[in-house]
Amino acid sequence: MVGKLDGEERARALEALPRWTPVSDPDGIRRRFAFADFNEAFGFMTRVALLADKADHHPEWSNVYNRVDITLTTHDAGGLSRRDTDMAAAIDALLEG
Ligand code: H2B
Repeated sequence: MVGKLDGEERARALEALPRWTPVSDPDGIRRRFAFADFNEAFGFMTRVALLADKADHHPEWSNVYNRVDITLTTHDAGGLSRRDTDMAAAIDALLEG
């Protein structure tokens, strides 16, 4: 089973994810996304859902019209793990190009 990132691993992983903010309750990372409208926001959520299903790793998230808030935390590990930072990088990559 995957474990929580330790101090050093955590610092390095967060450096590579400048758009994500560490949060403590739950212990994880959060990013807010804003799109042109609901259609764009929900399209994005659909793509994230497919990633999450494939990785068997699921976001805590909410949506209000054009806004999507995503928190990534690993329930099995009780906090931030490599699975979250990998998912964050994959989500970021959806928005590139
Ligand atoms: N998602 C998240 N965010 N954390 C988990 O620990 C987790 C998950 N565990 N999705 C997975 C599913 C686990 O429950 C299944 C059985 O693999």
